[in-house]
Order: sequence, then C-alpha cells, then structure tokens
Amino acid sequence: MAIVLALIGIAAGLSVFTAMAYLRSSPPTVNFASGHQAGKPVDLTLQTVGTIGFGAHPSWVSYLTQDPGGKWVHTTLWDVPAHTQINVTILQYDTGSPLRNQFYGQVTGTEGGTMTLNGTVTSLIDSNSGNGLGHTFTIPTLGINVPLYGISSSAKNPCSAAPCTPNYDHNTVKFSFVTPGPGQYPWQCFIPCGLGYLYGTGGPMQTIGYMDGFLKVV
Ligand SMILES: [Cu+2]
Repeated sequence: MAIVLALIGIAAGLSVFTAMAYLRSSPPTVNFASGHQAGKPVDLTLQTVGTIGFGAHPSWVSYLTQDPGGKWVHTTLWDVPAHTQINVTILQYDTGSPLRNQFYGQVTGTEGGTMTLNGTVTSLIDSNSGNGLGHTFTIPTLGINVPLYGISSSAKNPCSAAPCTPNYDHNTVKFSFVTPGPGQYPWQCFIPCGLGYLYGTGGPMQTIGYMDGFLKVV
C-alpha cells in the first residue's frame, strides 16, 4: 500500500511539474537594447509567413524576428530602448484577403503617418481591391497600425516554410516610430488569420510567438 501511494505521489508530482514547465515556456526575447547608443535609431526586421513549417504548429501563420546578428528567430518579443526611433522593415510573404473592418487598412501612429510599400509612400490600403491584406502590425496602446499587403494568390514562387528568403514572392513594408518610456506594450495582427479556428481568431492569433507579442521598452 505504501509503495502504491508513493508511486501515485511521484506520478502526480511529475504531472504538475510537466504542466508548469509547459506554462513557463515562452519564445525567446530578442535584445535590441543592450549596447544601444543613445540617440541612434534601432533597425527591426520582421517577416510574416503563411506557414511556419516547423515547431509545435507547423501549419500556423507566423511572424519571425531577425536578431542583430542577422539570424531569424521564431519570436515576437523584443527588448528595445526608450525614446528611440525604431526603423521597421517587414518582409510579407503571405497572401491576403479583404478586411472585415476597413479601419485596419489605414496607416496610423508611424512617422509621417505613412509607410512605404515596395518603395512607394502609402497611408491607406483598400483591401477590397488587389491582393487584400495578409496581416497587420498593430500596437493599440501607441495608436500604431500598419496594414501588410498580400502577395498575389497566383504568385509563381510563394514561400512554403520559414524562414523565407527574399528570392520568394513578397512585399516589403517599411515605417518608423518612436518608442515611449519603459513599459510592456502588447502588439498583434488584427487580420483574423487563424485559419481553421472560430472566426479565424483562435490558434496563432492567440499565441505569443505567432501573431502577437510584446514590445518591451527598457
Ligand atoms: Cu495575421
């Protein structure tokens, strides 16, 4: 009886430990803040892909982050310095669709209220024409929204697994913004791109490392 009880106790302990380890696990944070010289802008390069192709959910859409060494990391968490200009480049490899809420077709909160889409200055995308939007880059608490134009659904050379390289069909979006004081600012995509989940808003739309993350201003 004592041995059986001890074994049950050990099994219960292991189950709790495993569950906690899972809950503790989180994508890594890419550090753009340490060694930063005051007054210098920070370059933040991201990509958005239709299928990540590896990890726990290989079929999910995702963002990826390029670390300062140039390596692509599957994460949406960044440490950035306060009161600093962030020059963002997003390589958008996914197809698009019309928006449910046209509000997210506007560029807001960026320097000049604009972005460049493949080099052309733009402040609005009409998602009902052309390829529609693949994703958005949105930081609600800072009023920042940037719509990411989709690639053509008949693109000849789409990327099927991340990290994608620029020889695959993509759109290049660039914009800048200035970080506020220290704090954690959640950001996310507002296109319901969680295919196969209720209203497209589950799965990758609810998971840090895929379609949402934190701008950690330090
Ligand atoms: Cu998305």
